[in-house]
Amino acid sequence: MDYEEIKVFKFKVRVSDRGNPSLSSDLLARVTINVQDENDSPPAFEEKSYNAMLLLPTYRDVLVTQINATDPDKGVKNQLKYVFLCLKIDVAVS
Ligand SMILES: [Ca+2]
Ligand SMILES: [Ca+2]
Repeated sequence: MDYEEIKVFKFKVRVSDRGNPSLSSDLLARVTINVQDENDSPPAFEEKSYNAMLLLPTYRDVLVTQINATDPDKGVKNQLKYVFLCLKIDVAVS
């Protein structure tokens, strides 16, 4: 059972004794289970790679590109932070 697939699980229960003959309750108990979310889903980028063009000189606050990721978990478990791990600069030499 996974929160991303089933958020609420509902079923009915009948109780009966072990007598002979067995007797059962007239009414069914309704049970509702609210599934709690776990941080079991990693975030994923919407694209495999992002390419952008930057004309130089440029100015402060110019939007160069936008990178988006999503996380199917709920609450703080889907709040994302982006970290630059490495920077590769290809310099065109003519
Ligand atoms: Ca997550
Ligand atoms: Ca989850």
